[in-house]
Formats: sequence, C-alpha cells, structure tokens
Amino acid sequence: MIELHYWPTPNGWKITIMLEECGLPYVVKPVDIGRGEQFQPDFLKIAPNNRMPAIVDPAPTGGGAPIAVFESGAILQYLGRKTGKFYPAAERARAEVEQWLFWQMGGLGPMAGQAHHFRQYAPEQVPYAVERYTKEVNRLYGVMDRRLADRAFLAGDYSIADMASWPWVVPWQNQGQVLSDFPNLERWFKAMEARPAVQKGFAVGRDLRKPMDDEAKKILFGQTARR
Ligand SMILES: N[C@@H](CCC(=O)N[C@@H](CS)C(=O)NCC(=O)O)C(=O)O
Repeated sequence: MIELHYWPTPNGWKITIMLEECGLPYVVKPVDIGRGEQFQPDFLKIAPNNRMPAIVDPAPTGGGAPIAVFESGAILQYLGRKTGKFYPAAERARAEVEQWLFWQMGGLGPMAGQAHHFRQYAPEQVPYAVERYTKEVNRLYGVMDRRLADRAFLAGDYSIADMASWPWVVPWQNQGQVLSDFPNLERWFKAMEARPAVQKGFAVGRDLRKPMDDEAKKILFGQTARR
C-alpha cells in the first residue's frame, strides 16, 4: 500500500485528491510540520527538501525496490504513470497537462504561498510585499480564467493539472482575491468541489489542522542551510 507522508495543506491535498480519484489504497503518515517532524532523519531520507508531501510506493511498476518520490508535481506524474489515469500518454495531450502542471508548481503555488505569508503570517506588515504577491496571484487567476473560457478543465480533460491547482484556489480569500471576479475560474472551482474524490481528498486529516502558533512560526519561517 502506498505510504503518504502528509499534512493537510494545499500541497498535501493535491495527492490525497489524486489517490482518491484513482482509487489507490494508501496509508497516511502524518508529518506535523508545525512541530518540526519534516526534519526527522527518516523523513529526510525520502524528502531531502524537508517538505511534505512525499510518497513511498512499495510495489512500483516493473517491480524492484520501493520507490520514494517527493515534490507534489512529481508525485502526481508518478501516480498518473502508475495508474494511466488523469495524465494522458499521447504526446499532444501530455504536453498540455505538463504545461499547466508546471505553471502551477512554478507560479500559482509559490506566489499564493507568498501572498499567504505576507498577508497572514509576517511579523510586521510589509505593504510592498503584500501588494506584489496579491497582484501576482490576481494576474495568475486571470490567466486561469481566460484559459477556462472555452474548456472545462485546464488541459481540456480533467487531469493532474486541475488537482494541483484547485487546492491553491481554495484559500482565495486569504490571498486577497474575489473568486466571483473570475467567472470561468469560479465555474471550474465549483465543478472541482462537486467531485466526490476531491471532497474526500480535501477532508483527509482535517482534524489535524490547527491555527499557526508561535512555535510553528519559529520552525517554519527563517530556515537556513543549518536549519
Ligand atoms: N514544491 C513543494 C512544496 C511543498 C511544501 O512547501 N510543503 C510545505 C507545506 S505546504 C511544507 O512541508 N513545509 C514544511 C517547512 O516549511 O519546513 C511541493 O510541491 O511538494
């Protein structure tokens, strides 16, 4: 059974949603990132970037030793290849999915993450940073809205690109956005939200979520190479 190293955050939800969509059995290994469990040596062996999510697949395609994967985008691709679901093999369709997956990984996720940081967690108000990341998320929402004007999902058919992006639109209010300003995005958001597997994946570990306290802030913010 696939081991999922997980905490209930947007990057974690990507993977629970995919696992639920694929109907793959999995066991959740909680990584309490607010208490520093991402620095445990056994976790760092599979996720050297001290970030969750990560998976270990004890029965990889083609056999052999278990395969460990970190980085949510790489995990989605891995699970897509393993199951043949939501990650088409045909080159033209795959190129569409990959562009939007990488767009999320390199753009929407990091920019929305910075918007959350400067709008909610920074110890002092930094107006330039708040404006910079709020505007950038706004721009990215506009990109999605235009993309979704003439198709149901980001890459045409429902895919791992949608599963990567939806969790990062869930906290739109914390990013200073108004979802109804983006009608196509809002329609897609609601269609995603209505999927039973999305609901199930989003609910995994909900009881573990807690407000960020000072100890968590100390652990999460200000990390350097020496930790
Ligand atoms: N690019 C990574 C980012 C993962 C990430 O940032 N995970 C956060 C939670 S959403 C984390 O584990 N943080 C722990 C830390 O900052 O030490 C991915 O997509 O997997």
